[in-house]
Amino acid sequence: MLNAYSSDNSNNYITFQDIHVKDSNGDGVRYYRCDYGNVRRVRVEFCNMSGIRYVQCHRYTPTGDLGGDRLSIIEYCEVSGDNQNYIAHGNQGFAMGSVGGSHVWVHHNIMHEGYGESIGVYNNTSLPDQGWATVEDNIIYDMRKAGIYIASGRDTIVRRNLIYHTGNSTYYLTYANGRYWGGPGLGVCNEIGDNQNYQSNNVYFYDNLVTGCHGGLGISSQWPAGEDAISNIKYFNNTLVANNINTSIGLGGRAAIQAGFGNEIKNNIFWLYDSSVEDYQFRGYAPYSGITWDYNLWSSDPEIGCAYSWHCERVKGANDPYYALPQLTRTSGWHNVSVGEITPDDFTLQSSSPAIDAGIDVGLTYDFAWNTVPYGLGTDIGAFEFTNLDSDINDDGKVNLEDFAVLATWWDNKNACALSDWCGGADFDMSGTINFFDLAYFVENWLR
Ligand SMILES: [Ca+2]
Ligand SMILES: [Ca+2]
Ligand SMILES: [Ca+2]
Repeated sequence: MLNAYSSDNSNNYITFQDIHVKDSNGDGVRYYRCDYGNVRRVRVEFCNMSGIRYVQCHRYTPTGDLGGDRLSIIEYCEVSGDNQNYIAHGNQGFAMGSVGGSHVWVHHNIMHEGYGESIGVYNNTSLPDQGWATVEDNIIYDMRKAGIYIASGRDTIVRRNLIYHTGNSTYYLTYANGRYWGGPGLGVCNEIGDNQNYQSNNVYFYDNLVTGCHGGLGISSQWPAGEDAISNIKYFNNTLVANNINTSIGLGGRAAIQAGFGNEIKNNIFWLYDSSVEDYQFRGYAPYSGITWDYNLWSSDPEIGCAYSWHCERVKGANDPYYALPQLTRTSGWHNVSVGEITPDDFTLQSSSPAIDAGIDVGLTYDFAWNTVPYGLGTDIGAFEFTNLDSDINDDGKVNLEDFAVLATWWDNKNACALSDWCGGADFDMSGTINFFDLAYFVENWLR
């Protein structure tokens, strides 16, 4: 097997940049046991194995935070393939990712139309000091297997990624409930096999956007029940729309997700978009008692239609808002979209959304759009805080005296704005009253 670009056995500090890789019989770009290997602005397509692959890199990295010693970066790359014999097909075949290594930062890449996982972090826990992968700000569409998949991974952050499927049937994986579906969006697993004896732990998924996938988010384990398997997995503030199964647990069977292991699923939006087909909010296989669910906004009762499952009542939280549509900016047309038609703005909240201020502080300080969290009276559910930062209060395309008149009407009216219309839209910081922040923000945008 030939790799197009390969750095092997301690050839450290090798950067592949501004190249076009096509039709490789092996991987597109491959590092084997190398540190500081960076891939930047590389276009990879139609490769037989993986697009960009790190194998056992940073194996002996000292304990430290991401951004510390021996970091490798994949950034501003595009990876794709259009034939099942090509990209990312088969075990450990993925668009980009790491196997048996650590300290990899994957950000601002586009991956599409491939047959494996789009981004995979595998088995980065095989030595005591390994871990530390960050996967952020990537766009992924039409991957036949998972969007982002963490298998036996540790100390990994997955945030602000957009993952979706178009209506391109070439990349469908499954036929279920009267429709064809692509692979799941976000997943974490302990696979038995090459990775056995390693546990997935400390994996954080937050502020991700997932639509049109077979599964939205999932936790699964192939370990026998009773084993210490998966711990400290956090799914926080993700927005999931129109997936066949919005959330699933233990699809690998034999799930060993035990009590007291710190797995949490909070502040997520689960919207079952299409009532004409049998989609599921949740599917699970016992036991999964080690997961805490709360403060999630379900568009419908997750117990309803909970076929082939047990304990569906467990996914309800004591503090969930009442079942309701999330009232996102995009209200229709989530299926069979064109490439580029789905954007992060589609997932933002309308001013009347029940997700506003209905979440819980889970330690996040910024949302998908880098707005401060919490904004207004509390943390919102989903990947975006509602901010109300629009100086054109009356929506006539100008910021002028007419808008100021609305603001002046409500000036210093104590707590009068604790309404969904925020004093006619003039309470920009959603503090409940018109105050100097609102005036300053308005003046800043005056006559723009
Ligand atoms: Ca808020
Ligand atoms: Ca105006
Ligand atoms: Ca205010």
